[in-house]
Amino acid sequence: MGLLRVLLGDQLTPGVSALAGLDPAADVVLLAEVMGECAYVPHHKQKLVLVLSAMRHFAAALEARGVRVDYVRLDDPANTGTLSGEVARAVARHRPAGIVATFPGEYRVLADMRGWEEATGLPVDIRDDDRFLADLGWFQRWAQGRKQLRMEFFYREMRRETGLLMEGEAPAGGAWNYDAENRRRLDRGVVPPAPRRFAPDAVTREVMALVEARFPANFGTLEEFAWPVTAAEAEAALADFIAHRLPRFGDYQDAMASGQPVLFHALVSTSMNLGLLSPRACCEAAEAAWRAGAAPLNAVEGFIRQILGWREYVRGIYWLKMPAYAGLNALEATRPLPWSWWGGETRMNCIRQTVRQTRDMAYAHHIQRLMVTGNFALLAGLDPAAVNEWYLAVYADAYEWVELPNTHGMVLHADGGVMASKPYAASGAYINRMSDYCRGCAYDVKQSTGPDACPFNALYWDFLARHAQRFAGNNRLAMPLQTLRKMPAEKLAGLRAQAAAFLAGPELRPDP
Ligand code: FAD
Ligand code: DLZ
Ligand code: SF4
Repeated sequence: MGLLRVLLGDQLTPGVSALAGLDPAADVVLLAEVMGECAYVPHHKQKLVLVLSAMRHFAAALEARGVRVDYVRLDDPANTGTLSGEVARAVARHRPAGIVATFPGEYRVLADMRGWEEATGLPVDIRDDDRFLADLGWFQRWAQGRKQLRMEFFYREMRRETGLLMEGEAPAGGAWNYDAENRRRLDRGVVPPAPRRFAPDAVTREVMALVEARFPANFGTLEEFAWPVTAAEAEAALADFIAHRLPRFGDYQDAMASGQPVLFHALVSTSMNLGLLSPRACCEAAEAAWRAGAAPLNAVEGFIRQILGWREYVRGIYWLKMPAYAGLNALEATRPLPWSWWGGETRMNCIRQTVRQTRDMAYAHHIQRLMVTGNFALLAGLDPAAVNEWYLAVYADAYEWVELPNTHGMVLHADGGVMASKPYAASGAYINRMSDYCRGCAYDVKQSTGPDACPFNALYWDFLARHAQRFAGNNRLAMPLQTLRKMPAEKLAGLRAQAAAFLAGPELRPDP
């Protein structure tokens, strides 16, 4: 009797801890497509295709290596619909001596896993997920006793720990952070190179048909599906980024442009989060490009900071603060999600562009997520639970360990400042500075009141006024709060009336 090795849909890594010490003669690897995971949020169709196709490809690759794989398909008539149900069925089929799994990416799934021992009567070994660069125990020790957790300090520790972009004890180039050099608007005449696309093969096409048949009403289209679904494709996507987009990743990291959904971004989060690509390999490839003189330091440091810093940091925060974290609502926001976020009509060009590309690609880059939809959700006081569900559903790279701290913490400030020392609130001027969206908008970014005024402007002041007391001691908001205090009462009243009318108007309607 061997062991049952359970792999989840985002654990598609040959070296994942659940497979360590695998005995091919005795052990069985279980991968199960289940309705529970396909429907706990209404996933974008591309996300469903990506995960299920990657699972099928990974299972085939394991089998080709001589591993015994028990693969349960979604349309198997006996499928119980839950991971726990499929583990129980697999135990009945294979009668293993024990179960081995890797720590999952969501608290919800961990709670299920912790029930497997009692449900099956077998020992369950839940092993650390060592595909990350920071061990969770290490993060907890780092966080202990600190009054404030800040990514920048964590990131420096991680640079030292890993030796990435270090010259002895010093950061390469003499500075830890080149953020100030990462804020250019897309310059006229700069045409971002088209990223490499991965045409759906027969396996992916079969999953596409399944998803269209079983999830016809889910958000999103499949026509433009081009995600890597195997490790080989993911490596090719990384190589394409390093060769063609990394050199200008730093300059245009915060830029947004109509008809340019990717710009110089890497498109590697889906692959890393599934386990097809290792975060260390991504960082090392970028560092090698810098050492070879093929990419400047502001680009390479910026890219490595996102992975070694932000990606690891948000995971640490998630496991440090869950399960209470998801229930926090520090700003007492309650408004339902507008229908425009599901593709409904809106006059706001920035929202329309971001939602449209989200529908077509299940992708928006960081600044679109943070400063367009995110900023809008913050200023309009959208309900954090609804906003979290949306981000978790519509992006192909979304799993709660990474989605929740970004949305709940960084965007909505619902955690009261655990993730970020100030809310990223901004008026239309920010979007105008960083994009060309305002030029094609029915609203006028220069106006704050009146029928054509950019909604972000009045919402921004209304947000500050609503929360002025809460943020009174926050140094990072001192300037705008002082402007607010000095604002003539009549002007503020006009802005607040404009915001109230907008929030009660058609742009905020929650259904078609
Ligand atoms: P690039 O811009 O090229 O960056 C390279 C890599 O850095 C990414 O692939 C990603 O792994 C990492 N990274 C960058 N920023 C972050 C960040 N803030 N947190 C964690 N990793 C980061 N990322 C997800 O992977 N899944 C999510 O569900 C997710 N939800 C988000 C929700 C909101 C509201 C916001 C503001 C950000 C979210 N992010 C999420 C972070 C970021 O937007 C995406 O990782 C990035 O857009 C993925 O595209 P890329 O691979 O082209 O990234
Ligand atoms: C996202 C996802 C989907 C859509 N489907 C499955 C599935 O059918 N089987 C599975 O094992 N995993 C799936 N996943 C990934 C899980 O939701 C993911 O492992 C957890 O959210 C933990 O990160
Ligand atoms: Fe967005 Fe306002 Fe600019 Fe329109 S004017 S694109 S609503 S920021």
